[in-house]
Amino acid sequence: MPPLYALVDPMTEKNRPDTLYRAPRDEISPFVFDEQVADVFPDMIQRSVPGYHATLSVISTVTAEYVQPHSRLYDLGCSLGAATLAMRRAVRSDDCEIIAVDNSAAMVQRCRKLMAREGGAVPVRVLEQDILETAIENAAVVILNYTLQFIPAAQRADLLSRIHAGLLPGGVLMLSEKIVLEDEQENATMNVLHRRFKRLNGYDDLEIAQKRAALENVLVPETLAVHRARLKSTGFAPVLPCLQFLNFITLMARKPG
Ligand code: GEK
Repeated sequence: MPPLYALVDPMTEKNRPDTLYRAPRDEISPFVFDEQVADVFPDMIQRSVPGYHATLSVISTVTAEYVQPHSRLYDLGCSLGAATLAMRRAVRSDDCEIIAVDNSAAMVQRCRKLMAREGGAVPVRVLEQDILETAIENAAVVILNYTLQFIPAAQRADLLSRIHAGLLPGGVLMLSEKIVLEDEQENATMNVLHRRFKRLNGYDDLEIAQKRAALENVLVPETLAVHRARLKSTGFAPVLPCLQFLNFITLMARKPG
């Protein structure tokens, strides 16, 4: 299978290496998805998120199985649109529409360019919008690929309820997240392994530490038990684990049909 998309910045057609946190900083400000991040995003996400490519592959698989005629598919927090492309590859009918949403102008600009470059039979609308404001209707598949973790914790249940309400019977939510483990020692072990993963991918200790500080209180992970309980109390059943690589998981949550 060819790669889902050329992992280059669609504005420059270059795969710019992520060196954003390499130089020592006096002060670390909270992480934002600005131009600088969007510029290096393909490199950053692959080198930081264990199993990132596998999530795209499982998104294609689940989409191919659960897409419904005349339905919509949503990619919430789409960044450059990798999951959108993963879905578009899997949809065979041309009466579906994909809605890709991100509130970062830099991401949306690049995503639109990438969609135009890749082409495809299924129409894609890319919206610059807060996903908390997105109307979800007639949905067969909804993707939250590492996005819920950036939503304030108090608003997560409400977002999941709106997704559930907007899904067709038998529709699915694919949720990928970094998780925290309940046991402190086990969690520490996972963090050691995640740091090792990043070191093997060329990040040094300083850039790992500076990025971690920037993400503090911005990316707020929860336990797998919290995710499962919330999805179940929202009405999803079954909630099935599709992937885990270290402390990064993908769940498929189905709306009973
Ligand atoms: C991928 N899914 O490549 N509304 C809209 N977008 C948001 C919001 C919000 N409230 N909060 C954050 N984002 C992608 C990867 S990255 C994950 C997703 C990461 C957006 C934010 O602008 C960014 O583009 C994305 O969510 C998170 O499959 O970088 O770890």
